[in-house]
Amino acid sequence: METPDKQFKSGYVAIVGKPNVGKSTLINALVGRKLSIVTRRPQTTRHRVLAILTSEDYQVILLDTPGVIKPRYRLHESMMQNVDSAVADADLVLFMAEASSTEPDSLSLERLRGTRSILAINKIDLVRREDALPLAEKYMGLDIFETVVPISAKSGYQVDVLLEEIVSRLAPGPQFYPSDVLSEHPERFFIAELVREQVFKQLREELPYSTQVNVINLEPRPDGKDLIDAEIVVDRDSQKGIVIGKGGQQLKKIGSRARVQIEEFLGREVFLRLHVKVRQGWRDSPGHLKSFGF
Ligand SMILES: Nc1nc2c(ncn2[C@@H]2O[C@H](COP(=O)(O)OP(=O)(O)OP(=O)(O)O)[C@@H](O)[C@H]2O)c(=O)[nH]1
Ligand SMILES: [Mg+2]
Repeated sequence: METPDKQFKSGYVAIVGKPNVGKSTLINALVGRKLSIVTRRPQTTRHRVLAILTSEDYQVILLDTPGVIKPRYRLHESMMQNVDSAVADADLVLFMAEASSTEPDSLSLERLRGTRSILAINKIDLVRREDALPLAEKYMGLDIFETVVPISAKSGYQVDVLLEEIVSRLAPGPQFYPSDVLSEHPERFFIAELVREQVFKQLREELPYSTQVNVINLEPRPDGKDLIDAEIVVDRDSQKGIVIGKGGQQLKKIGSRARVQIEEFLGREVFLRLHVKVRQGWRDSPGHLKSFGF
């Protein structure tokens, strides 16, 4: 006798937590591909980034979100709206904390709003496992989380266990996306993000937070490499020179490193041109934010 097919399961899972806890790293580890940019700096992710994980038995639609902060600019308000919309759409919230922290992250907890939630304690590679126990106990004492899994998103430790915990909580449901679709964002979103990642990696202090990257032209050329024009928008005149650098060296470095990442992502060679533009006060300008997709 044939055994009946196991029912296919699907659902939306929002990953929420403080800046820099490793949300984007985990997304990439789960889908096995770099879909969300990762840097050492907090507040890297600005949009909700969707990543789709499909197997024969399930489809998990993961929503990476910006780290929860107190907004200082309209940009931040939009980022926090991206967190809230991800939580509102989610069937399950995966809340992330850092193993080295000592107290629950109340600012991020405020954003949960009664959605079913599980807890991942990340960067367990940086502490002794028993040292993370008091934190786990404090979180579980809040009666918010159904379970807790210590993980290392970076090394992959227990990421499979976490995935099992996620899948076991999904309801039977349809496959929303074809198996080969990994995200919902268009190519130009990822291209802009990969440039922004280099801006975060190459520029110091506050400057990355004053920048935005937009792809303004993406032109396939049948007899050559794709042509990509991207603008790096800065907040003030004085920042333009810093981004360009002496003799254009800084911009060249950002461009050549981003190009390597973009080519890896697209699987083809590209010709990347970067332009620096000043849009004074863009982080607080509703018009600019709207045109930049916030
Ligand atoms: N040691 C260690 N480092 C990690 C781990 N996971 C992430 N990181 C590092 O933590 C830093 C932040 O990681 P991200 O994935 O960008 O963090 P995020 O939560 O997405 O941050 P925002 O987008 O700013 O909210 C990067 O330098 C990662 O390499 C981990 O398990 N162990
Ligand atoms: Mg991130």
